[in-house]
Amino acid sequence: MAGLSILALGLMLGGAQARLSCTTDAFVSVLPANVTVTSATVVPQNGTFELDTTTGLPALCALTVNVPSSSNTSFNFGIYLPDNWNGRFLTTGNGGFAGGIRWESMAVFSMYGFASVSTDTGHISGPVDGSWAYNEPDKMYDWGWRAIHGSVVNSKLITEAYYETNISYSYYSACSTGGRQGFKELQLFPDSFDGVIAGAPAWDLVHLPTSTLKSGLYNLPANASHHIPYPLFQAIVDEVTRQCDPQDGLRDGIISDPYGCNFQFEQLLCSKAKTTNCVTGDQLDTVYKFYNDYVDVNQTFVFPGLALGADPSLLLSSPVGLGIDFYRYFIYNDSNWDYTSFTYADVQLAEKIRPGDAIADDFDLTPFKARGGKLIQYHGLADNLVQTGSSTLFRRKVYQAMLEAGSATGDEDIDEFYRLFMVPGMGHCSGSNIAPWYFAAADQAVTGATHSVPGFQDADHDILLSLMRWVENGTAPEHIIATKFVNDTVSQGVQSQRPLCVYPKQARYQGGNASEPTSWACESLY
Ligand SMILES: *[C@@H]1O[C@H](CO)[C@@H](O)[C@H](O)[C@H]1NC(C)=O
Ligand SMILES: *[C@@H]1O[C@H](CO)[C@@H](O)[C@H](O)[C@H]1NC(C)=O
Ligand SMILES: *[C@@H]1O[C@H](CO)[C@@H](O)[C@H](O)[C@H]1NC(C)=O
Ligand SMILES: *[C@@H]1O[C@H](CO)[C@@H](O)[C@H](O)[C@H]1NC(C)=O
Ligand SMILES: *[C@@H]1O[C@H](CO)[C@@H](O)[C@H](O)[C@H]1NC(C)=O
Ligand SMILES: *[C@@H]1O[C@H](CO)[C@@H](O)[C@H](O)[C@H]1NC(C)=O
Ligand SMILES: *[C@@H]1O[C@H](CO)[C@@H](O)[C@H](O)[C@H]1NC(C)=O
Ligand SMILES: *[C@@H]1O[C@H](CO)[C@@H](O)[C@H](O)[C@H]1NC(C)=O
Ligand SMILES: *[C@@H]1O[C@H](CO)[C@@H](O)[C@H](O)[C@H]1NC(C)=O
Ligand SMILES: *[C@@H]1O[C@H](CO)[C@@H](O)[C@H](O)[C@H]1NC(C)=O
Ligand SMILES: [Ca+2]
Repeated sequence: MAGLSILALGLMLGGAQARLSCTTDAFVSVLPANVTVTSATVVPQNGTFELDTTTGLPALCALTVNVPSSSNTSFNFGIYLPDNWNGRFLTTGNGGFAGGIRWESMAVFSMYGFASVSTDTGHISGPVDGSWAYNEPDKMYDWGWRAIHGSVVNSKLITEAYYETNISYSYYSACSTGGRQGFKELQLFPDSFDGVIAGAPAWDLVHLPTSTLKSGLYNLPANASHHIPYPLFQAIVDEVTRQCDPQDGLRDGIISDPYGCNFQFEQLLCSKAKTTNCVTGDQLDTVYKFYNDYVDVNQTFVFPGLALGADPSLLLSSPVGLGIDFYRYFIYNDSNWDYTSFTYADVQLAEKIRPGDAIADDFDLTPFKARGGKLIQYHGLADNLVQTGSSTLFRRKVYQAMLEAGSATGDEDIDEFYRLFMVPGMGHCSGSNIAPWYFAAADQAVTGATHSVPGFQDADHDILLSLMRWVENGTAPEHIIATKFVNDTVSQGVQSQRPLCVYPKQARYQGGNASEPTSWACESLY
């Protein structure tokens, strides 16, 4: 009776659903004895929370929770429980090797009304710092998958206890390492989520950091004849754009089909007539390697190269920390390991160790499909950090595994639960100077938007609303319309919009105002 009258009161007060108190003691009876709510904070409407830089939070209960994972390790997670709950649960992920709770991302999802969760993955570090993994196998497992899973299980218990009702739907949305974490959770625990959005997934946590390192090594030593100095990178981007831009029907600086571009590398060569902004034959070999599959001893495929159109400045300048730290701290436990000694034998050792079991390579997604799960994956076609080709590689592997498992006989059976969207012109997870790229995915932000796509808060423009419509109403997305705001600032208005198509379809220009989405159509080119 008392419960009912509190509910009635809550409804009268405008749908405030919180019923358990927001205190560290309130959850003791619903959590395992070794799980501790370490802080509980009531945040008022339009308030702030000390661990989050976001201003204007909705009224919510913020908890931090500690979960032991071995005799001497543990991970933490944060959970936002908004008063104005939408009945749903959402977990987000992390980036690079980073540890730390992503409060700002949780804030975005809490504005939709989600009970929102993020874990520190068991350590605190910046995204390109892997030194925490040094001789710490348990921390690697936490980062690999245990922290996400333990956070999901315990935060579901907390959410259902707090609101005294079942969660209606559970979601996941994250990018990069977050994409990998989403894949890993749905592979190991297909019941965790009804719907998953995985952006630019760093799913192959053996060959991706290997190729990150290898890309930088292509351009070393700096005094070699094949070395390309930084000022020439723009000339490469310009020539790729010149050749690969028009295939989508419009010369606008945006490359929609790098894989369909029959790029003539030798157009980059210097000649008597062209002596600047050009490369030598030796340098051309470096360009060629960078944009083609990385193949090592005995013609063994290791990883896809960068897509044509991806700016080489980041990976080709010099070996990036993500690649070096992977071998130093995850593989060799040797902070002095010399990356210039790298050979294929290092790759083979990494394949054997599979640190933290972080690699998401259980490609048979039949269990996730069978329980009604839906997966949306997206990847920028100008991603300069995680090779776009690794997303198509993942999709091909899933296709093959499910064909072999007998749970699919063609692309339609895969499209029924798993759709991939390529984003022309977009870099790693977000951003483009000219192309429409914003669709309210995790880690995407434009000035003046707290969440979703202002002016277009619907399932055609917001990837999360699109996933919800698919999961809850059965309407599969045929396209998602990406938006470019002038100067990435909402108040300056919409510059252009364009549909992102279900892979392998591509948007082709149909005539009319190219900044309008209706001037483009998703077409099958194969
Ligand atoms: C929200 O808080 C800010 C200060 O943090 C204040 O300037 C603003 O007026 C408040 N908005 C509302 C709607 O209360
Ligand atoms: C914490 O408690 C749970 C449930 O009792 C148990 O399964 C788990 O092994 C414990 N974790 C650790 C690290 O001891
Ligand atoms: C935990 O124990 C392992 C093995 O006993 C050890 O290698 C590691 O350094 C310890 N980690 C911490 C954080 O104390
Ligand atoms: C919550 O879910 C459980 C099992 O999943 C079910 O037994 C129970 O009836 C549900 N409760 C409500 C209030 O729907
Ligand atoms: C490049 O530099 C290294 C070490 O500084 C030197 O040993 C080597 O001879 C140089 N190579 C060329 C081609 O100049
Ligand atoms: C490459 O092939 C040769 C000949 O089959 C074999 O002896 C060698 O072990 C292979 N190398 C690697 C790294 O697999
Ligand atoms: C480094 O440590 C990890 C985790 O403890 C272990 O799996 C790996 O074999 C070690 N590497 C080497 C080269 O000994
Ligand atoms: C499902 O469809 C109904 C009826 O059109 C609509 O009101 C609701 O918002 C849809 N739900 C989602 C999650 O899209
Ligand atoms: C965008 O911002 C820059 C300054 O940051 C300004 O120079 C430019 O005029 C702005 N463009 C538009 C279209 O408002
Ligand atoms: C083309 O569409 C854009 C975006 O809607 C709009 O801002 C622009 O004014 C349109 N251009 C013309 C020539 O109508
Ligand atoms: Ca174009």
